Amino acid sequence: MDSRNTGIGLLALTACMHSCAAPRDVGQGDGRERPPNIVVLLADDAGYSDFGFQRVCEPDLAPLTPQIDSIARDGACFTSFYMSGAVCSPSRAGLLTGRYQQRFGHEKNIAPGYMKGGLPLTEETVADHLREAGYVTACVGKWHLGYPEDYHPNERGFDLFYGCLQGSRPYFPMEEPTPHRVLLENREPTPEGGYVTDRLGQAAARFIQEHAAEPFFLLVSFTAPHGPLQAKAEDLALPAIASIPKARRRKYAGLVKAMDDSVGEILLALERAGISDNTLVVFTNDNGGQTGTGALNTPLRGKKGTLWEGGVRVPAAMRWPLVIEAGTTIDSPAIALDLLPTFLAMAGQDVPVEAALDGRDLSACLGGEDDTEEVRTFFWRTKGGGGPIALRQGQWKLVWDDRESAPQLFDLSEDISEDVDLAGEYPVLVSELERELLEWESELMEPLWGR
Ligand SMILES: [Ca+2]
Repeated sequence: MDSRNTGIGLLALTACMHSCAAPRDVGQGDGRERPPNIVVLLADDAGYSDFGFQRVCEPDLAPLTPQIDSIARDGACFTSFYMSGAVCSPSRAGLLTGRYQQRFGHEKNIAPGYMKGGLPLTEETVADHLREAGYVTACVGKWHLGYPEDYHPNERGFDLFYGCLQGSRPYFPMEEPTPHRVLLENREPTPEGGYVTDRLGQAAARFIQEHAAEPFFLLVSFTAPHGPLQAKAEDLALPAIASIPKARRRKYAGLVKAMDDSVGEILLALERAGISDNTLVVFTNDNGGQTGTGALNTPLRGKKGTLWEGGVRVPAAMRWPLVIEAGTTIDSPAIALDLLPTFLAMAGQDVPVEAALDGRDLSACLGGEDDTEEVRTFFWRTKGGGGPIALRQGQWKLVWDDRESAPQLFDLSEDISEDVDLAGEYPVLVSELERELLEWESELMEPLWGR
C-alpha cells in the first residue's frame, strides 16, 4: 500500500460532505478509511425514456428496470447529463479521458477491423490514473477503442479485460467467433457459450468478489441494448414483454431486461462483499437512443448520431450511500467528461495540470451542494470541420446542424424538445454563442479516421 494515496482526498471530500449532507452510518468497520470503489455501468444505445427512473418514462419499459432504477432511488438522478459524443467510440474516448475527444482526433466511430489506430496513445485513461492511485482496474464488456495490440485495454490502464474488442457482437454463441468479437479474458479467447449480457454480469460479479478487499475501478461496458436484437426466449415470454405490440420494441425490451438482471447481479455482489456503502455506482448510457432498434427518446428530438438532445443527452444515476443522500435530484447540467476528475478526487489523486481536462469534479454537487447558479458550457462536434456542431450554455442550446444554413437557438428550460427556433429573436446571443463555438472548434484537430 506504500505507493497508494488512500486517505487524504476522501477525508477532504467527506469533510465537505459534512457541511452539505450528513454522511450515513457506514455500517462496516473501515468504510471511511479508504477511498471508495467505483463501478461504472454503461449501457449502449439505450433510449432516453426507457428506464423507470426517468421523469418521462415509457410505460412499457418502466417495469423492466427495477435494478437500474434502484441506483437512482438510493442515490442521485441527473436530469441534464450529457455524453461528449453521439456515437459509441468517440463517446467512450471522452468518458475515459475526461477530454473532448475531438481535441485528439477521436471524432468518428472506429469501423470493424480498422487496424491503423485507436484511442490515441498520447491520452491517459481514467484507469491509468486510478491505477496510479492504487486501484485495481477492470473493463468488462465492449472496448471499441482500437484493435491493434498497443490499444488493447490491458495497455490502457486496465488490469483485467473481459469482453470483446468490437463495438457489438451476437448475444448468443457464435459458431465461428472472430478475433474481435469473441469474448477475451485479457488476450485469451474464451469458449463461446451462454448469453453475452449474462456473461458480462457474471464476470463483473466475479471481479468484485475477488477484489473486495482493495479499492477497485470496474467499468462494465454492456453491449446491450445495441443491436443485434437477440433477446432470450425466457425474457420475451414474460407477460410485460410479450404484451408489447411491436416486435422490434419487444426484442429491444428483452435486451434491456437482461441488462437490468445483470446490473442486479452486480449490485448483489457488492452487497454480499459488504462494500456497497463505500462503492460509487454510476449508471449511464454511451449515446442517444438508437430509434432504429426500438429505443425511444421521448421527449427529446433526434437520436444516436445527431447533436440534438436525443443524440447526446442520456439517463444518469449515481449511488454512494456513504455520501449521496437517497432520492437526490441533480438538475445542474453535467457531462461524462466530469467523471474522470470526480473519480480522481474521490481517490485522493491530484489531477495533473498537463492532463488539460475538460470536465470538473462533481463531488460537491453529489454531496448536496446546490450549484445550479453556475453557468457551464458544453460543446459537441461530429464529422469534423464543417460537420454538425452544437453548444449548450445554461438554458440555451445552439445547434448548427447544417453549416450551409444558419444556426438554430433553443431555450431548453422551456423547450427540451428543441421545437421552437428562437435564433431570430436573439441575434446578439446567437452571434456570441456562435463565436464561443467557433473558438472551441479552433482548438480541435480533424478526425484521424472515418468518412
Ligand atoms: Ca452506442
